[in-house]
Amino acid sequence: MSSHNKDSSANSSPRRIKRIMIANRGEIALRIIRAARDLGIETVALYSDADQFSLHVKLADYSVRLAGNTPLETYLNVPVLIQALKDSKADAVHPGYGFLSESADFAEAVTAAGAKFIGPSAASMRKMGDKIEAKKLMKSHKVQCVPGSENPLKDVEDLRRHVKEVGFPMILKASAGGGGRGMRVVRTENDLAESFAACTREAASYFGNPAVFCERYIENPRHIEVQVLFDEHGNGVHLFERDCSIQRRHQKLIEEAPSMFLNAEQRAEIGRRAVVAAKAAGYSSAGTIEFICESPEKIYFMEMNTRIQVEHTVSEEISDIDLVRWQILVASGETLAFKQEDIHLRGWSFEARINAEDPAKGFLPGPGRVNQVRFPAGPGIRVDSHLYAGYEIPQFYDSMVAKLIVWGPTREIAIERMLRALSEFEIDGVPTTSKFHEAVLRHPLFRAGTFNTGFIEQQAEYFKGVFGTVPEGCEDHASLLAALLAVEENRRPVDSGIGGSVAVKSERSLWRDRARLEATNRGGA
Ligand code: MV4
Repeated sequence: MSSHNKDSSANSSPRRIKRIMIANRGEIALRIIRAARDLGIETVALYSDADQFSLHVKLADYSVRLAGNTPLETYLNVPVLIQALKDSKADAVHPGYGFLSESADFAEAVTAAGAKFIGPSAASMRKMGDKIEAKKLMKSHKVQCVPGSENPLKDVEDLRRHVKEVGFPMILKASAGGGGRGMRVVRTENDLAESFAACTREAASYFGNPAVFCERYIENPRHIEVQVLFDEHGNGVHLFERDCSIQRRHQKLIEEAPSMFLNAEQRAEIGRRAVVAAKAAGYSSAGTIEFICESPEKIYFMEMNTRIQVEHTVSEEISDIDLVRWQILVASGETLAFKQEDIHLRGWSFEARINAEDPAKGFLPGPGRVNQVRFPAGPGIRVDSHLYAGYEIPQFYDSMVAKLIVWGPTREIAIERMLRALSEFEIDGVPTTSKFHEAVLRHPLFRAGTFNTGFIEQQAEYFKGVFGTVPEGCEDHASLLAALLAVEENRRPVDSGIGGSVAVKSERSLWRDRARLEATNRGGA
């Protein structure tokens, strides 16, 4: 849907990549295959036993089986992956997201095997992977961080010394953690000792590094992250920000770009800071600088994600830059073909992560066979998904089955397009989170853009209402109740255009209709 007119060809690459092995699965494997094919580069798919019939295996030029099903046996198994790399004669590896994408050791193993790791250097990954070191680096480059301890905390006494400047509530974080893992909020003096001991213990057992640090805890911040893209010659740009505040238990549900929270000046400022941060790490490839926002004036560096992210798509939509294509080009040694002033923010984009989970059952994953699938289409719609009719969703991996991405000239138009696309989208055979996304998109506070990372929890009664029981205390919120009822009854208010009255149009499931028809036919046969 975008023209990607800022992209150059790979013909002039100083170090030409001919064959990429993809150390991943699912939709991101497809995304990488498509970017590679656009550049005339061959691909090698890897597949666990459970992924034997996956689309990435069908669409790649070659494939290599990884025996077993669990991630540890397959997509996380470095010796097996390096053997596959040698067997397949690939000259580059794309790690996607998750799995080994942020493993400096894996990047080094790939390099040692004579192939190019499509991502940053192992040194940059290590610098940013250690959160204490990353914070020190940022401070030395005048990138604002949350007030807290500068070094690993030696003991509880050491932690106590920080209480005066940091105050309560405070948060303890594992230096080797990230993405919400290995964190603990401490609200009173009494909890210090126990929280410190528990956090240290978990850090040691989960990450093999007991180092923890403390920070002032910011209640219900906004989560804003900036996409950056750097080549190996020190040139870098940012592709504006994404607002990822709509999340549940650190699982993002809906992302958007740009963020309503920032004006043009603040946007330019957060972008500048992200570029400084990436440059300080000697970064190359696509990366993300995460910030937490207490207010538009109080924005703090959190951490850097040294990989392509799930939600890179919304940045592509608003900037017209193909991030995965450019990851491959810069890994080939190419220079970025554009400067910051060549990149323009255009319109608004949302991504809904459709998971095979049941929101009515506490988001319980529902793996199994997808009988039928109908993807939405039309103006502004993009679906990044590995689903097909007859596909069996394995139980071993992430439950995300599709990313629904929309673009529109304005936020309102993009939201309407997302609702339209969700109404067209059908996945028959497994539960999905699609109705939950619809409920979020109809929420007045979401529409107004006044939300933070606490949104889903704060609106628990609203969501409970949509998925079962009647919510309490919503009676006087007329618009909220109307939105709720519209979702609950699976209908959408449509302006009839007759005397300002509102007609109600019911939505129907074609698959359900067809299933009924087939049942009737069988009954008659
Ligand atoms: C915080 C915070 C409040 N104060 N740090 C969670 C993910 C990790 N990247 C950092 N996280 C947080 N760090 C301080 N000093 C609140 C969170 C946080 C959060 C951040 C982003 C998105 C969702 C979140 C949900 C809960 C907590």
